[in-house]
Amino acid sequence: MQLYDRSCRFRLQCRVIGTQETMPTLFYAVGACSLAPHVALEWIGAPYEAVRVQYGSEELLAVNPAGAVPVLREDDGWTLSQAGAILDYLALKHPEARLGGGDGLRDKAEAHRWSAFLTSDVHASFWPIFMPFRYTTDSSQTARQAVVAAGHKLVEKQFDVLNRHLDGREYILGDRSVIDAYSFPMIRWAVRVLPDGLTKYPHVQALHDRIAADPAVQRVLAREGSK
Ligand SMILES: N[C@@H](CCC(=O)N[C@@H](CS)C(=O)NCC(=O)O)C(=O)O
Repeated sequence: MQLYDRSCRFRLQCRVIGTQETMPTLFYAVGACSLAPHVALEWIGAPYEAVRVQYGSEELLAVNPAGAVPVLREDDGWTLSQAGAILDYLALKHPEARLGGGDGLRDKAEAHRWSAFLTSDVHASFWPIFMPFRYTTDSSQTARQAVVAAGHKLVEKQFDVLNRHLDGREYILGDRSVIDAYSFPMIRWAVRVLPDGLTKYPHVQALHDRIAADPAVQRVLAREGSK
């Protein structure tokens, strides 16, 4: 059984003689938050490999005992998990891509603030919706529906915060950054799971449309087989 596929780009070009350049491998799952570093890697434009894994597969557990995507592995075997850490690492590794959100003390603080917001507040709000069974020991349909409804409220609260912040801004940090890539899978989840989609969040909708229109993002979505 094939558990993953590979879409390697320019593999032979990546080892430039006399440099330390390494080509990372991103382990991703379809529809997951791993879409964020996948988009960031495509924006950066340097060689990388993308490997699709399934939750619970040996391939995934071998690189992350937590069994979660995303995972980034460098050529020397060093692995990094946690979407926020991976995005920060990629922005630092490729300053030429200018995806880090600025060099000033407060620029860095803003990047950390929004990365933490997406990890701890937004991403976490979706779990009761996607995995209600992890949030109640009551296995009845009614109990699980109540958990999902609570998740919707949480997501709406966080999207309200993001929507207000985006008023007057094209991107979360002003200019395009890895933080926008981070928000993208979550915005797509909201479109899918919120009863009214993004209707109440026009600035988030605008950010979504801006990112979705990017040919690099469309390449990634096509590779992942996502609509
Ligand atoms: N805090 C981690 C969360 C990663 C995570 O939970 N990823 C999900 C996909 S979006 C996953 O792999 N879930 C599998 C599971 O929880 O079993 C991060 O930000 O990278």
